[in-house]
Amino acid sequence: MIDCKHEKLKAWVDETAKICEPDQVYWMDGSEEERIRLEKRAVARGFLIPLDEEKYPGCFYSRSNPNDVARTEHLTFICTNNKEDAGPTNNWMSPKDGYAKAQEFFHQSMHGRTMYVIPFSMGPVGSPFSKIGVEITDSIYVALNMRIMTRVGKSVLEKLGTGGEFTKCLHSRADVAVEHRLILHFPEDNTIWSVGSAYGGNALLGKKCLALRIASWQARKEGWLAEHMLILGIEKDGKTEYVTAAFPSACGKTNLAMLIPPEGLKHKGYKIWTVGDDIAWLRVGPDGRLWACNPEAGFFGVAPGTNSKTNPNAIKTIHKNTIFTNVLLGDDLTVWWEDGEGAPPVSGTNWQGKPWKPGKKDENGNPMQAAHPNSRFTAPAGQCPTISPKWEDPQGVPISAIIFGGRRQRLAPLVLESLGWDHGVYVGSTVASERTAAAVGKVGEVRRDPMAMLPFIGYNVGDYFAHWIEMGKAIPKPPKIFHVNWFRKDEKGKFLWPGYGDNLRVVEWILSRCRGEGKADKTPIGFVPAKDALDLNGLNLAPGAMEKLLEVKTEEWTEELEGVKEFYAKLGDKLPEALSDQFKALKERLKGKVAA
Ligand code: OXD
Ligand code: MN
Repeated sequence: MIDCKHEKLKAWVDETAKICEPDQVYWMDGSEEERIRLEKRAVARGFLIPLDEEKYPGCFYSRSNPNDVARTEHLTFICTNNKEDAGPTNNWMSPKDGYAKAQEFFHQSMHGRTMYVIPFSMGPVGSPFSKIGVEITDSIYVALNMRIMTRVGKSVLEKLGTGGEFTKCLHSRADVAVEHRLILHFPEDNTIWSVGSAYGGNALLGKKCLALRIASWQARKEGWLAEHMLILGIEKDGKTEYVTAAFPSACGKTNLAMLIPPEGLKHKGYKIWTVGDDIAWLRVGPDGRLWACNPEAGFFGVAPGTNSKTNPNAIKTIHKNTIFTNVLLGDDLTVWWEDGEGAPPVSGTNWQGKPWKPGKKDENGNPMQAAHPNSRFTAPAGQCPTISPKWEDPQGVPISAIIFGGRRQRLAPLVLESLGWDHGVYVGSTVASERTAAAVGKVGEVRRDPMAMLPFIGYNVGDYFAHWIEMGKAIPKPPKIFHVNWFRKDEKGKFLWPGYGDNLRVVEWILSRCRGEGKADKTPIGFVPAKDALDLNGLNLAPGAMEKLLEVKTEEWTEELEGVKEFYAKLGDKLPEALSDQFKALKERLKGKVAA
């Protein structure tokens, strides 16, 4: 039995047990022995199915309730005393209403179940970047996933001591009914309550809830940034430079974080290092640069589309000790998904629990889905062949460039360098992207997703932009800010850029710009690579593709201003003056009234 010396924590656990009425309370210690015991229990209760021990050692399969496969943004709330503090992009509830509503669903929700108490650290235990949380959950699936995604157990409790600060994270899957689902954040109380879902983004409370929504609130108060960003190291000639990149969910952050240099650049001897694939916490370092830390300990990646062409490092990462959720389970106890690795198994059970065979049609005559488009793998970060030797460095890594991006068929060029910090914040604040399957809603619809943080900013978006502007003043040697778009298409709807490993060609130019070397042309929207500035060695692009990829169409950008205006109007007087100035200056540049 783990010994907790933190009276407030013990009192909170007792109080919660009185509401949820579990059969027993279990404090997680994080040991290997515990992992094996819990895995056995999860298998015995039918929550996990062990995969073929030879092909997938230590791996498990899990299938969720079909109504519970993605983040439910419409049921996600920021609960602050003052509605304005949640702002126009968040759902809001008063803390009083939030606690009262959710309490109804938590009441007796753990009957017949064990209540797991999980002390966890976001960031290496004891690092100046790190924050501690304690998740209470009745889901053994959540408990096992938290062991992969965060650092859990005894060492965290020891760090917490007798009176340390921690985020209270309460979760119950309850009856996994949408009508009884709520994901509530109480930033003023450093508390999260999530009920009615066992989906990662709703239930692994260290991830989106703590490391982005609550952390972004704290970061504003404490003078740092909590962002939806991968962190990547690029080594050449013995020197490693680091970039962060923010893309909306399911737009290839995991792939970029693990990229393999393309054949044509191999002679340059690049080594790529993965520091993180989803979240970055950024602080000003003693040297005046911005430093980043990955608060997570694992990858919760999208499975479909992952194969050894698109992401060989991910394939190598997930061959052991991984939990697969909502993919296809082969009858031979292997897993598979659309655009997956190799041939599918000859028969299996799909993500909905239905018998599946290659080529099988559903009741409407369409190919029957093997895996849900948002099916996932949960794998320890340390298993990634390109994991950076610095990924657990308590000081983080220094950042040369911040890259924003979205999924846009048209408009945005392959890459763009902003004109300076405030313009970079403008570029980030106006990111727009076509919706993917990572959240419930219409896939493909273009929505504004500032800094790829729309569903994750834990406070008023206007204050968030103002905080970004302020941070620019607080960083003596700020990184340069860029925007990329891997998804531009030609008139026939074909992607113009191959993406994946070839994205290094763009990152290479970005780093050269940070060193003051790469050649660029100035346009009204920022700098784009000069002709021949990107190294395209070994890449056979269609004739004219590069011109199309870098084209900046003034009419389209002028039209885009309307969308920005509409979005900015929602911010009312919270819109920072620096951003309305940027908007006006861009408008003038597009009219050609001032030099680009
Ligand atoms: C994720 C997401 O799971 O952004 O990372 O939805
Ligand atoms: Mn994400």
